[in-house]
Amino acid sequence: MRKKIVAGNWKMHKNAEQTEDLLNELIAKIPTDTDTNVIVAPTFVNLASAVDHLEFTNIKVAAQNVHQAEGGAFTGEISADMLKSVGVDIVILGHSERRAIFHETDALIANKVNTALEHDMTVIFCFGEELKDRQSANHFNVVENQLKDGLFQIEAKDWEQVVLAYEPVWAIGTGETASPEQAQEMHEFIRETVRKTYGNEVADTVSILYGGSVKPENAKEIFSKPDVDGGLIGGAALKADDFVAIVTAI
Ligand code: G2H
Repeated sequence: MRKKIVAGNWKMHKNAEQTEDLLNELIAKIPTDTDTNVIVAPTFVNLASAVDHLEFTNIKVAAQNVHQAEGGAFTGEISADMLKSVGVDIVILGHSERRAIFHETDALIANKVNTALEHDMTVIFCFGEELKDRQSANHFNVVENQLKDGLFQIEAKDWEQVVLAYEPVWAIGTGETASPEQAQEMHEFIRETVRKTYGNEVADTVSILYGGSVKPENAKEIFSKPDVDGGLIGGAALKADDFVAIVTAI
């Protein structure tokens, strides 16, 4: 059985007070008996308070990034040990905004993945093609290379700590969503790519999330596809009612 997961990537939104308000709403509205794993990723400065706030709930907290080094003279950066020390053991890596705006390469992301796994963190590994790749029918190659270059250095045993998040860049924050069929086609390709290198057990147990303009209106149909195990939600994770509607759409 694969885990169903809905994760909210809050990006650079919500100050301390707004974070607390949104968490309170989520605590009140997310069903306590859901078998969906619910994760929220507030900004770094609000992680420790979010962990405290959510201590007795079924909502987990993730970071949006981590530095690859153990520590040192890296002004402005945060280490895996620091995250773990405030109770955060999930991290989003490889998000397209980190790749595009902060120039993170597959090789750098691979280093971050290794560091996070060494610290026994769960990695939500994001990847996905740009519009030009899809227009030139190169999207399967791009996705395969991102997986191989950023993630396939890990050992089979590490996959228990990995969640995949396919996020076509052309669908991120644009209102444009991949059709449920496009999502399924790529998710199936991803699962088969994992299968070729790591075998059936890994391929059949890894959760593959879809991300890119998921909303209450389209979540159910996307989540109904056999290889879609949940979603990584951006804009719609910032409003409690929308996020709860997506959580309950699985
Ligand atoms: C993709 C997604 C969350 P949005 O970045 O990771 O954001 O749902 O706003 O497209």
